[in-house]
Amino acid sequence: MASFPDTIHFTGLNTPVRIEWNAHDLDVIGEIPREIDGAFFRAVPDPAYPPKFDDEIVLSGDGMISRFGIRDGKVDFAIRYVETARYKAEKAAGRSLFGKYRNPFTDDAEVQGIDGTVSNTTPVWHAGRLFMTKEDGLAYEIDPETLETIGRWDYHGALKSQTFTAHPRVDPATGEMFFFGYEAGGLCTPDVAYCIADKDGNLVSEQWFQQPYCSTIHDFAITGKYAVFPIFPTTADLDRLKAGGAHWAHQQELESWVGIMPRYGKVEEMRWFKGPKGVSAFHFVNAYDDGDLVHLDICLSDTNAFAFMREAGGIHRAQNELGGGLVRWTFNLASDEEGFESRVIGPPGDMPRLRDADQGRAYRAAWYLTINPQGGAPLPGGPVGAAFNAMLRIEPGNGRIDMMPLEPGLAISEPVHVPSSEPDHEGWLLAVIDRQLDAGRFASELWVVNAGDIAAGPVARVLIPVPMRAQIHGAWVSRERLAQARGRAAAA
Ligand code: V55
Ligand code: FE
Repeated sequence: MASFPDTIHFTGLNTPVRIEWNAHDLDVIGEIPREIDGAFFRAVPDPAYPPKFDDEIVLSGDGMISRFGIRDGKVDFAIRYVETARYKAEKAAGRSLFGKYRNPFTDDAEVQGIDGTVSNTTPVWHAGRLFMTKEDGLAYEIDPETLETIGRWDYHGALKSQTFTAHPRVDPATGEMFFFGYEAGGLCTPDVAYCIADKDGNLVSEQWFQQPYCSTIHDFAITGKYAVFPIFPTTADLDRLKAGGAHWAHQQELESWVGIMPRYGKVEEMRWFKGPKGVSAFHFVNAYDDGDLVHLDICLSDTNAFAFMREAGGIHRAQNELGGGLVRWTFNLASDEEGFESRVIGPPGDMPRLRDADQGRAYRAAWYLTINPQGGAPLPGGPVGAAFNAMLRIEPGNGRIDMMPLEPGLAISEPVHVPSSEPDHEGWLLAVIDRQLDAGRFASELWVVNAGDIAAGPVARVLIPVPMRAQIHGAWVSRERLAQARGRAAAA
């Protein structure tokens, strides 16, 4: 009988839970503001079966979609598996059939041709539909009410890309969703599909271009005028995959690139800027344009933040010795220079969160997670194996930085932002907090924090009676938007 490996990918906060459950009226300590009315959806990788290979990583876990439903100060909870083609095939077999992370050459022969994406990265809401995404495949549509999986989402057959990013960007004014897929033409291809879905969810544009090399394009950004594609030197190689190796290897000596094109323009108008060698970023806070300038705020590190991507490239550095910071890159589109300006605007960290209304625009404040050296040893687990223990609020306009530090033994996952109806109120942040009980045991809570006063700590805490595996990303969907859901109608 196979069992889960005793590695950081399957222990600590990454201990498999594999429980589909729901509950009403969880215990609340404090008062949840009544204006918080809607659903906090979360993507949680949680492997249904022990992996075929002992060196399996947390990013391969089967996606679970989880929801905190909040209304009148009360909280309901539900979580269930995304029933991907892969999940269904493995459930039928009663064991893992797919092999190493994004390496189909290591899969069992019987699953050749079955889609291997695990839908575990980001819940996305657009045009009345809820999706679960993973960048190596198409999204799956989810019923926001029952959390049942409706099916693979390809815009009624219109989308040609084989992949869909976990980080689309929705323009708050137009309601359009800008997105892309890399390896759009298949494994290790440099093809990138750049796409726009209109406010009603129709695919209105899909154009393909080639990136400088086949890199992991995890996130991108839009401004009012532009689409921005940063390319970092973590690359895929078909021969390495055929030899049973890793999908990604970080190349410390290779340049990074940033492609900028008019967001409604042609991919032939893409302008490529050359960036520093060896750097890496998975998430961008935001971007905006100002005359001929484009500002891009990124959670940058001096090498890849994932140990397994570093090690495949022969880079051996401890997780707590990576350099980086929140960095603003500024591109001058009026100049012919290949370079651009860079300045640090905040401490190192990741999992940034912006108000939806600020997407693509100059913004006052944003929030992200960091490791506070005074907060004790980071809890083991999460995507990179060491969990964040503090949240920051930054104001790039004036350099102000606030922190919500956690006590030793606590960890925080990416928050979502809930807008307030009061004009001068910055709204609320919701985030799952994990607390270490003893050696291998943890308990989780949902915290509600005033976004404009994070240093004050939570105004309410919701106790969760079942262990929770570390989440990747989340999404807040207001009651008003939930009422516009069209998934059920489409499925019926
Ligand atoms: C990331 C997450 C993924 C993945 C690739 O956060 C990159 C970065 C949860 O899955 O497959
Ligand atoms: Fe991400």
